[in-house]
Amino acid sequence: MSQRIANTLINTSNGTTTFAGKGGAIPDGIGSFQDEIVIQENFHITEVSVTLNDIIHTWVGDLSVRLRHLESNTVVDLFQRPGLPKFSSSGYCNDLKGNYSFSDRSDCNFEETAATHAVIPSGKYASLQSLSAFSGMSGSGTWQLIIKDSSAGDSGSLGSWNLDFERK
Ligand SMILES: [Ca+2]
Repeated sequence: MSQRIANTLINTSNGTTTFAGKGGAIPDGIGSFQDEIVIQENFHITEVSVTLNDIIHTWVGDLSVRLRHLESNTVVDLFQRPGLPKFSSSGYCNDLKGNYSFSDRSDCNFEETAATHAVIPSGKYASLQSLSAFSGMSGSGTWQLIIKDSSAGDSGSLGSWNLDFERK
């Protein structure tokens, strides 16, 4: 597992600090895609959001996506095999193609949207578990994005990802 220091972008217009992570192929039906953003700055998190940029996949029901802060072992599931098990054991077959942000500020249900769109629209969604699990923590440490594809056949890739912190 390689570690690296992330690029830091500071958006001064709204006080959000953005860190960027790398993309790559999502292994199909075995293992998982993982990337890490290592933050050395110490700051108090008030809110976190995660954006998956240019993610493409032909079967959303294969995928579970989570964000983990390694040192505290705090894990939040962004989504988890949409459509499974209530729709079928394969989940929804719809596609991901675009940029998807997950934040507590959105009340758009990802699972419901994944059920009803052949290509799930880019946009802001509520994560399956609340990202407030990270509120009050320090931003420093290793932030891991984990994308697991649990079924072989349909596959995809991630372009890049961002972590946006509201901080004080
Ligand atoms: Ca697959």
